[in-house]
Parts: sequence; structure tokens; C-alpha cells
Amino acid sequence: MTTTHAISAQLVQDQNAQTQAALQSDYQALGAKLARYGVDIEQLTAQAAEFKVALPSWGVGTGGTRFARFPGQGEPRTIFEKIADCGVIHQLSGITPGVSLHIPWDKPKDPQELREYAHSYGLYFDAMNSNTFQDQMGQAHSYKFGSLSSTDSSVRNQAVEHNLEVVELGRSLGSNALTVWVGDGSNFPGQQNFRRAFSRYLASTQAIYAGLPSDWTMLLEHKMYEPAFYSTVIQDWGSSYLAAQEIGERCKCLVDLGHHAPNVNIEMIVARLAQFNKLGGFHFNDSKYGDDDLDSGSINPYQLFLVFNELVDVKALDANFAPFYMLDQSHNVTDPIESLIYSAAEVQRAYVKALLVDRQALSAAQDANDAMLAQATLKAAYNLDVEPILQMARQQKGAAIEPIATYRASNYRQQCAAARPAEKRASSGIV
Ligand code: PSV
Ligand code: MN
Repeated sequence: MTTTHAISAQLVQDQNAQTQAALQSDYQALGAKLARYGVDIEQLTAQAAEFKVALPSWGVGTGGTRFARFPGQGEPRTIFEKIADCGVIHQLSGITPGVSLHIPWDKPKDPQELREYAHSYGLYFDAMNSNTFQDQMGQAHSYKFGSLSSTDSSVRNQAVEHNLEVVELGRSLGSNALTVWVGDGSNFPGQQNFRRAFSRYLASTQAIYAGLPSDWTMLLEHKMYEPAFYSTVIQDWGSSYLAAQEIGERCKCLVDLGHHAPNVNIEMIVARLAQFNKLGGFHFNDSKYGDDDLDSGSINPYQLFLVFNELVDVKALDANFAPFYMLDQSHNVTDPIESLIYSAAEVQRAYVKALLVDRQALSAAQDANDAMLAQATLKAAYNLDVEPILQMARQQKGAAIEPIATYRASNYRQQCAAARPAEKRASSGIV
């Protein structure tokens, strides 16, 4: 099947032609520098080119807060338009072929049609997300007081059924993972019995797991607060780990970088979960205060690098280690397509820098308790500018050397503004 490109391949080529000479010279200079350290730049470029991070379907529309949403122009109105936007992001970045759907937001009438449509853009479906944190029109029971952990068995059954429907749909779309995040929790001390709520959650997730196809993974996403502001049922990685451990081998933990208290050592959580084979996936984003859902790498790129430092370290010991990588961001003031292109590259950058860490030197410094040399070894990799590697990987794939500039030159957003007149929508909300 030939891939549909919303932006003409000729335009990408013409744009690339303008920066090709500069890239060649930067790439050669970096290659020579790396060679002095015994690193082969071609090998790094090949690894950068293989890197993938999935797009959140809900990220291509303008996000909002609980106060307001300020829609952008030409926003996607249907799942097909969202897929077309994801196609553009992948065309220009070259590293986002997976799309993570959220059900019922993205529920298609005809899954086969959607699957083929996505394939035509060179896209496939990554982990499926269920939604039992909102009530939908015509739903029999409300999730106001929780879903999988509700005190009411009819609510719990409805939430389990919904997850099983999402799995069924995901099966027909070619996905192989289910991400479960619930808003269950409490707003007041005493409102909920912690142990009983957790037991009910476990029984419900066990029922979902029992219906999971044998080649699927179930990902449990923890979150410290919001929408519940006193306690949440899967509040932290400890609760998530305990649940995943109870539920079964193919049940793992998903780390959303924004779902922790400020200053928590997330890279250490990553190491802990990976050591016990329970690290299943990521929702990448960045934050300053809470679950801000800001663009990956925009606030603390060093933390992102330290997370990848752990991931690369684990992968060196276990070739089968392959967590699901997804972006989960809310774009309130930027063009979501630009944010997602830029963020995907930031995650890829953190990965490539982590590949550059001299692991032997780090290990030796650690064993010798040489704190200065250990941290300097990490910084030596982090401080290298690997942009030419990312650019070369994109160019080799026919993606854009300068993806944001190429996107702007294409006028894709202006075309969408004309083709997708704004619809009347609620003015607040998370997405
Ligand atoms: C919750 O904050 C979350 O991180 C979950 O992954 C949801 O599925 C997503 O955001 C969108 O609401
Ligand atoms: Mn998330």
C-alpha cells in the first residue's frame, strides 16, 4: 500500500535541500568528535531512526483546563481527522507511527475502515485507553463515586464491561495493550475505606485481565491526585506494583511522568519497576507543579534523560525489554501538531543521549564511590548536542530535517482551518 501524505513529499524534499549542506557539515564534525571517544555515529543514527513513541489521539485537539478551553483553528472533529493529523506528525518526525486511542472518545462505527485508514497513513494502533472517569450519554450507572472500585457492584460491572469492549475493539484494530487509568478515589478523610476500595479495584481488574487476549499487556496507570483530591485508589507506583503483582504476569505498571509529587525521583521508580519486570509503559510529558501535561522536555529535560539512562541500562541486560512509549500531553497555547512533533523529538533526544553514556566508566565510578566522576559521566553524554543525529535519522527516512519549519511552510493548519469549520463544543474540559 502506498502511504498517503497530507504534505507533499516534494515540499519536504525542497525544504530538506535548503539545510542539507549545513547538516552534512554538522554531522561530520559530530561524527569526528564521537569517533575520538570510540563511538560510531552511524550506529547511533540507526538506533535513533528505530526509536518510536506513540501519539495520544486526544493530543491533536487543543486542550483546556477546568477553567476554559481556547480552541485553535482547523481542529480535528472526528477520529479520521485526528488520524490525518497524526499522519502529518509521523510524516515530518519519522518516529510516531503508533496512535493510542481513547474510548469512547474515538469509537469508530466501522473498526475495519478506521484500521485501513490509519494504515494508509503508515500508522498502527498502540495501547487502547478505557474511560471510566466520565459519564457518557445514556450510561446506566454513574461514575461519580468511582468505577472499578465503586461500592456499587452494578457500577463495577459496567466499568469492567466497558474495559472488555475496549479490548474487543482494540483487537479488531490490531492493538495489543489496554491502559487502565481510573479517577477513583476520595475527596475527604474518612470518605473511603482504603483497604476495601483497593480490594474492589483488584477484583474488577482481575475480571478484565481474565478477558485479555493471551498476547495482550494490561497497563495500570497510577496518579497521585485529581479528580479525587484526598486519595486515589492507584495513587503511586507502590499501589500500582502491588496491583500488577496480584493480577498477573502480563499486567504491568505505566508511569505517567506528571503523576507524581514535585521532586519525586521518577528515574528511581523506573529502575525499581524494571528490576522486578513490572515496568510496562510510559506517558511522556513534563510538569512544573502537578499533572500539568506540558510538552515533554520543556521543563526538565535532564530528568527525561535520567529516565532514559535507566531504560538503556536495563535494555543492555535484557534485549526483550520493550515498554510501551506514548506521549500524553495537553496543548493549550500551541498548535498541537507542532507540540507533538517537537515533543517526540525531545523524547528521542533523551534516548540518544542516554545511548552515549559511557556505561563502563559509569559502572567503575559507581563501584569506586567516585560521585564526581559518576555524575560527570552522565553530564558528558547529556551535554553533547545530538541534533545532527536526529536530523540525519529524519532525512534518511524521508522525514523533515527541520520539521516545524517544514510544517509551517506546508500551510497544513491553514488548509485545515478552511476544510474543518469550528464546531460548537464545550468550552472547558481536560481535552
Ligand atoms: C489522566 O490524567 C491521564 O494521564 C490518563 O492517561 C488519561 O487517559 C489521560 O490523562 C487523558 O485524560
Ligand atoms: Mn496519562
